[in-house]
Formats: sequence, structure tokens, C-alpha cells
Amino acid sequence: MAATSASHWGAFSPQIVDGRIVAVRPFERDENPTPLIQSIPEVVHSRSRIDRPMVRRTYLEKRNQDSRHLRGSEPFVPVSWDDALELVAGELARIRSEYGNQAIFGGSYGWSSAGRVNHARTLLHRFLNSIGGYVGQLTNYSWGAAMMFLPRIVGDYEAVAGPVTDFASIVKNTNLFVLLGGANRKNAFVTSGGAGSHEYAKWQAEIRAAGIKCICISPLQRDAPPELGAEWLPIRPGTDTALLLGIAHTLATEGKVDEAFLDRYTVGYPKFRAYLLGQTDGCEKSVHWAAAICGIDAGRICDLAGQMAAGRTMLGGTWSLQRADHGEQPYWMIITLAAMLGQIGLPGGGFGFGYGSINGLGTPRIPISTPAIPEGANPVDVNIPVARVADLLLQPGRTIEFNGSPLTFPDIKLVYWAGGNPFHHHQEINRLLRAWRQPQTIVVNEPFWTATAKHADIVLPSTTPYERNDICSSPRDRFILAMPKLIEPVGQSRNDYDIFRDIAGRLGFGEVFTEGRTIEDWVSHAYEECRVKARRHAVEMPDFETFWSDGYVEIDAPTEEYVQFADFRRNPEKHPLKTPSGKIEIFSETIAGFNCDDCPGHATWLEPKEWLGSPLAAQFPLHMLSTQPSTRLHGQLDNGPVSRNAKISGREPIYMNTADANARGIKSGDVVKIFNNRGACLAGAVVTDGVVAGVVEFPTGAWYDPEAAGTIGSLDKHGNPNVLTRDEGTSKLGQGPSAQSALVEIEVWQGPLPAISAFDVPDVVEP
Ligand SMILES: Nc1nc2c(c(=O)[nH]1)N[C@H]1C(S)=C(S)[C@@H](COP(=O)(O)OP(=O)(O)OC[C@H]3O[C@@H](n4cnc5c(=O)[nH]c(N)nc54)[C@H](O)[C@@H]3O)O[C@H]1N2
Ligand SMILES: Nc1nc2c(c(=O)[nH]1)N[C@H]1C(S)=C(S)[C@@H](COP(=O)(O)OP(=O)(O)OC[C@H]3O[C@@H](n4cnc5c(=O)[nH]c(N)nc54)[C@H](O)[C@@H]3O)O[C@H]1N2
Ligand SMILES: [Mo]
Repeated sequence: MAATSASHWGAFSPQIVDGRIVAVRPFERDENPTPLIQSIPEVVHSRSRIDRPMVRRTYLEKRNQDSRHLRGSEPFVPVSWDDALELVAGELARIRSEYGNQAIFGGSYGWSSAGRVNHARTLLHRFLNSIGGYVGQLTNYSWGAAMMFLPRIVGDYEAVAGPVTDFASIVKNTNLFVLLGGANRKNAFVTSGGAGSHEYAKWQAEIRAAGIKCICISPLQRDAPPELGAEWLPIRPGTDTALLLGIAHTLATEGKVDEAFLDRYTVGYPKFRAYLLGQTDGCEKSVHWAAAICGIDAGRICDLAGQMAAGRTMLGGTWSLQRADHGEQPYWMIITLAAMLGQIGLPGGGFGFGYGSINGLGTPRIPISTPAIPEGANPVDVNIPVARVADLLLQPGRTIEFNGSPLTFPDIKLVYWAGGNPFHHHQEINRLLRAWRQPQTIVVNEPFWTATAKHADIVLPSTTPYERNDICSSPRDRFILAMPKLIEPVGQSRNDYDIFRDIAGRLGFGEVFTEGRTIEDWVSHAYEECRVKARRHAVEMPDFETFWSDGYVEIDAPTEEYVQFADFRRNPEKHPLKTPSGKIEIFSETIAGFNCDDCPGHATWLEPKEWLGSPLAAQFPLHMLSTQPSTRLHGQLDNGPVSRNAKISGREPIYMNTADANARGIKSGDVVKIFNNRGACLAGAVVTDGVVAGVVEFPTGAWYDPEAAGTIGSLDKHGNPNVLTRDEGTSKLGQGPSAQSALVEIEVWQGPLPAISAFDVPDVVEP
């Protein structure tokens, strides 16, 4: 059997000694393996593993006494698996009979493992569906705003999820590649579902070799990799819409707009044009107007317009652009500008989102489906937009607007999380802590003592993917990889599948959950289903036994380049977009009809609530970008050596401009306190000119580590930016997370350095 395994951060072969993974070697077919895999051995066997089922002390002892405010601050009591499963089953039964299944929140957002069959979040959904359903979460933290909004403008969300126009088409045809948000290589370390190969660097080299002019527009210099030969154009965060309006204004006033394209393929340009020229609001969106907002010189904005109109131009925008207040607007403006340039649907032209955001987006691939276990249907059918989770728990009965409809929050009594880490991913952690005190019961399946596990009532230890059989596969990667069990489960941990099977069994739904299959049966079944479906694309895959013994299947790269919207461009009558008009909607009657003050009928500059131009900047003068970390995946692997070695005095690094640092007496290596009205945390300063003045880069993923455990408003000792971010939707349309719109202040930390306890096991009292 091929001993290759895989992860979101790459495929590898392990070295195993005495039942422990001691080292890993990257998969030989990986074009550019990531450093992150080197954290695997230590993480799998780390002291942060949960070794036994655990229950919070007062929850276990005094079930009838309300002790929800003690979550996160109390010791845990180890219990047997039998007792733990009995407790969870009993609690689910009680909640179902007293309140119904709509009192169970099982959205459980999170990346879980690369293994697609033993995928914790999917299995939780399948389990809860088998017992009558749950309240779920729609969209995602990655591109939540885009997911709701793009279908109304271009018919679907392919432009952000892929397939986008691929790099092969760009290399052959593009003259100018503009990347708003840049093309940072670290973002391509990971692929949801895992990857056999990382080809981003290879494509960047080809783009450079082809002589394509690349302009990376970003507040951070490292978003413009030298390997791409890219020009760095610094911008103020949250102002891309204004920049693009300035460019559009130049095109419109210099007669450089492709009117024929607009007539044939779009609706609503005249309404947008009236806004652009200031006819509707008395404000012309000139380059001077734009320059004052975005901080890029007016002459340079003018030049950009000329450069874009001069040849084949691809406009790229990272996913981060829409993870901000009014995050719909920069995307709508990129589409509008691309339409004005008239190259949508042409090879190497038009627009695409996420080229700088994740491995595999833009890599040519035949679109075969990936193996998976089905979730089944949810009889409850109530879903909140993913990032409104704290609102849901805090405000039962409240009605919000979402995607043009009202949504009333149900009253949640039980939260079940598996495969995600809200104390990593959610904004404004102090508010989340308050929300977390509302449900009667919180159950978490986790391999590690993350903050989410530490704030649960019942904690069930899960295996990592290396302790069970599975399949790694992503719609963005050409490899499907076998993940054979490498080691025995660590401690008493069990597979999520077996945990759910046994709870379902206790509730009388065991057979509904398993359909008579073991997890091994599901692995081969899912593969065979995928194999059958692949034939529709003329792809012949080997049978399961051959796949399993070879260790992987490689799908050949497509012979033709993929160009998004090519069919529509060729024949818009025969291949209309799935929008009301069948065309690109520069003005959307539907969206205008929703009457949202925060998302009008065409792309509009709407001032973010927090940015360098807002009044709050007098008090908190630094714009914090909480970016994806280069040393891990979100919170995953933070307890590994690659991440830990990059910390400063044990804290997460924060990158700040030299002038900002000097003004505050901060030097590289200092421990600093970052704060605003929502919270405070410590970090280690890195002073650099690679960050625009007024901006700080503070990567996500340091495990939340409050000085006073379980206490709202406590200082986070370790550096989790989400104690500082805003918990508000991008707009009433998308309700996506708006983490990138946050202002902070920084000072040198004068106090004694509190010890880091993020990776420690909480207090455990033996029964
Ligand atoms: N401020 C700010 N916040 C952000 C972002 C940002 O840009 N800025 N980005 C957002 C984005 S785009 C995302 S996608 C989210 C990511 O947020 P998450 O996906 O929640 O983050 P992860 O750390 O990947 O959490 C996955 C958890 O699943 C656990 N896990 C792994 N395998 C298994 C398994 O087999 N079984 C079980 N039971 N558990 C398992 C891991 O240990 C880990 O704790 O963060 C969001 N948060
Ligand atoms: N190594 C690693 N890679 C990852 C992940 C990880 O955890 N680790 N997470 C993955 C996931 S789940 C996702 S969703 C993607 C997210 O992909 P992105 O959202 O694209 O990633 P970010 O790092 O948040 O942002 C990319 C860059 O956008 C720039 N930026 C931020 N705000 C603005 C702005 O207002 N204007 C402009 N022009 N630029 C701006 C920042 O400088 C930042 O470096 O990353 C994926 N890649
Ligand atoms: Mo994401």
C-alpha cells in the first residue's frame, strides 16, 4: 500500500516509528510543497490532544442548575465514552422533545479535515438530519458576500468559487494582469480538500516569462511577489471601489468605453454612468475624487485607465476585498469596469476573483466531482447567513434582512460543533463569548483543546485524519489521494463517524445514519460514485482497489484552456446568464427593489463604518488587516513548530510601518498591546516599510488565550485579531463577515509578560 497521506496543506509520506508519525516527506508529484506539512508530526502527538471524553464540572454535577456563565473557566471531568455518549444522546432527546429540532444549532462552520468522507462538519449535518434536522449556516467566511450577490449580477458564483478563466489562458493571451489584493504566495499553501500539487509558483513564473505586466494593488508589499515581476501599487484598505470608479470615470470621459459590448451583453450602464458623472448625486467620481480616498496619485489612476484599455486586461480581486464593510461593492465595480473594457468572455480577459487567494484557483482542471458522503435532507430548513451566529444566539426572535428576504432567528437551546473553530473564525470574540452563554448545552467534537473545545460543556475527542481511512480530493486539484490509516487513534479518540453512529443508535436512528455501512464502506462507495460520474467527462478512473494500492489517481490536465463566460460571449441568446435579464447587470432592478441602504442598485462608493477616513480614526488611527497566516491554516497547526517558531516572545507577529512604529516608540521584537472598543490583545511587533503607513497586518489563527479564562473582555495574551474585529454583516444583501474593516491603536506593553496557556490542557479533575 502506498503510504502517502494528505492534508489541506499538501500530500506527504510519513515516517512512522513505534506507532508515532516522526517525520514527513512531501509527495514526489508536488511541484512546490509547502513548509506547513512539517508541523504534522508534532501536532498529531501534541500535548493539546484531547485524550478522553470530558464534561465541564458543574454541568456534570448539577445539571439542573444554570452554570452557563462558567463556560471556559471551569475544570473538566473525564468520563467514559459510554457515559459521554449517553449524556449527549439524552440531552438531544430532551431538547427535541421540549423545543423541537429547530432549537438545535448544527451549522458547525469550519474546514474540518481534507479527508472528504470522514469530514466532521458533513457528518454532523448527516447525523442531525437523521434525527430530524437542525438550524444550519448558509454561505461561508471566505466569500460570503460574493456568494449571495454574484448570482444576481452574473448568474452564479463561479467567478469567485471557480472555475475561473485559467492561468493557461492568461499566459497565452493577457497583456495586463491587475490583481487587487495581490497574489501572495502563502495563500496558495492550502486547498480545501487537500492537494497533490501546488502549481501557483509555476504559473506565476510562466506569467512572468510571458512578459505579462502585473500590477498588485494592496496595502502590503509582500502581496506583489518578486517572482511574478509585479509592480506594487499601495492602496488604503477598503477603498478599491473608489479607485475603480476613478478609472471608470477616465474611460467614460475619454471615450474608451466599449459601447457595443455594453449594449449587447449588459443592462443598466446608463444609470451607472449618471452616477459616475455625478448627475445623480452631484459628485463626479473623477481621478482626483478617487485619489483623495484611496491614496493613489490621480495621475497614476489616469495611467491605469489607459493601460487597461490598451490591450487584453484581466482584472483580479482577492476574496479579502469582499470580507469588509460593503464588500459587495468592490466586486460589482470590478465587474462593471471589466464590462466597460468589453473583454469579458475573451481568452485572458475580463475578471476573476481569488487568483491570489487559494491554491488551485486558476489551475486548469477537468471539472469532475469529488468523492463525498451525502448529508441528506434537513427537515428543519432554517439557515442563517454563516457569520450571523452571535446575532442568532443573542437575539432569538429578531428578524433581519438577508438576500432580499426577512429571516427570523429561532431560539437555540443546544449547539453542536464538529470540524470548526468559532473562537478562531468569528469576529468580536467578546461578543461571541456573551452569545456562547445563551444555549443550555454546547457539545464539541475536536482532536485538540482549542478555545472552542475549552468553552464547551461536553467535549468528545476526535481522531485526526491520520488515524482512519479516507480520501483527499478538491475540485481545484488534479489528484485524488488515498489517506490510509497511518497510526492507531491517539488517546481514547474516536472517529467522528463512529461517535455519531453511536449517538444516532442510542436515539433509535442508527440505521438511518449508517445506511448499513462502516466508514470504510463509505470510503470505497464514495470513490466508486465519483468514478462513475467522471465518465461523463470522458475520464476513466481505476477501480477502488487499484486506486487504494496505487495511493492516488491523477486526472490529466484539460487540453483546452478554460475561459469563463466564453459561451455567453459567443452567443448570449443561446447561452444567457441566469440573471433576470440574461445579461450582466450593471444596474440590478432586483437589488434596487430590496431598498437596502447598504447595497443600492449599482456599484457605489459607500464609506465603510471603519476605515482611515472615518471619525473613529482619531481615536484608533490604524487600519488592521487580519490576513490569512503563512505559518498554518487558520487555527490549525498553530500548535506546531512552523507556527510557534515564527512567534515573538510566544505571541503572534503584527506587521507595522516604520513611521507608525517610531511615533509610538515601538521596535521590532517588542511585545505590544493592540486595542479598540471591542477588546485587546498582545502581539510581537515587526517594523517594516512593506506595510502602508496607517495599516497593520495581523494574521489570523493564534489560539485565543484570555488572561482570565471565560471572562468577557479579558486581555488575549497570544494575539487573536478577532478580539478586535467587527461583528457586522457586509450588507443586508450578503450579510457576509466584514472582518477587514477594523480600526485599532497600538502601544508598547509595559507590564509583566503573562505566560502563554493557549496550548495547555485545561484543569482536569478526576471523578
Ligand atoms: N478576522 C478574520 N477572521 C477570519 C478570517 C479573516 O480573514 N479575518 N477568515 C475567515 C475564513 S475565510 C475562514 S474559512 C475561517 C476558518 O475558520 P475554521 O475553518 O473554523 O478554522 P480552522 O482552524 O480550520 O478550524 C477547523 C477545526 O476543525 C478541527 N478538525 C480538523 N480535523 C477534524 C476532524 O477530523 N474532526 C473534528 N471533529 N475536528 C477536526 C481542527 O482541529 C480545527 O480546530 O476563518 C474566518 N475568520
Ligand atoms: N497559508 C494559508 N493560506 C490560506 C489560508 C490560511 O489559513 N493559510 N486560508 C485560506 C482561506 S480559507 C481563504 S478564504 C483564502 C482567503 O484569501 P484572501 O481573502 O485573498 O486572503 P487574505 O490573506 O485575507 O487577503 C489577501 C490580501 O488582500 C489584501 N487586502 C486586504 N484588504 C484589502 C483592501 O481593502 N484592498 C486591497 N487592494 N487589498 C486588500 C491584504 O493585504 C492581503 O494580503 O486564503 C486561503 N489561503
Ligand atoms: Mo476561507
